[in-house]
Amino acid sequence: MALQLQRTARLLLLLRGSALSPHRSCGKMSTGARLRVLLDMDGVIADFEGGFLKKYRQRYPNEPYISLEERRGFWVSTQYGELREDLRDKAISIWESKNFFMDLDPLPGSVEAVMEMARMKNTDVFICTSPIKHYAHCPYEKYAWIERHLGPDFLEKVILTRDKTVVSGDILIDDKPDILGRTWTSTVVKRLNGR
Ligand code: DGP
Ligand code: MG
Repeated sequence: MALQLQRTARLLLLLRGSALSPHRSCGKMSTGARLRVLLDMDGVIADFEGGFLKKYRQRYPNEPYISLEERRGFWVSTQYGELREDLRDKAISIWESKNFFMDLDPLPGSVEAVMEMARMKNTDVFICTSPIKHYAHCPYEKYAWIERHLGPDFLEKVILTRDKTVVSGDILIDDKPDILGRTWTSTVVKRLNGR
């Protein structure tokens, strides 16, 4: 995953001036146009899957679990519900708990890749992330995570939305494969061995 994000950062350099549609015009990017990159958080820079599995196994040591290699599909709760119906709610209880989002590790190399993108000429990087609807902890912890791992300046660059299609940008780097009605070029960062 991290390698993928780092490769994506370098690809951005190549994409500049190619077939990307910039957010304020159509067709080829004109010289001097800024590239707006929307960067997902969970599954792209924060290790949601790894953090989930660790805390799930700590809280439910006697319940079956799905290893990272066996994870399929985007929704963790769906696969746990298929394993056994009541495990769906047990899975959800993990990311609804205090400190779940705060304690997520950065995916290896991802922070460096974000910084590399942010340093690119004529490039604006935003963190575009969907909070869960159980809002007691998640939105606060996402901001705190960004401050801790990316620095306070990045707090200016946070977009919290449940619908990324309403955000304008040139490229979205995300691990969710089915964001419909999009206005940007979507680059899906795939999980490697469940990560
Ligand atoms: P994003 O990475 O921005 O697309 O956000 C996805 C959000 O959805 C993130 O907060 C984690 C959460 N999430 C991941 N898996 C599941 C799931 O199976 N069910 C629910 N309700 N939320 C999930
Ligand atoms: Mg994601």
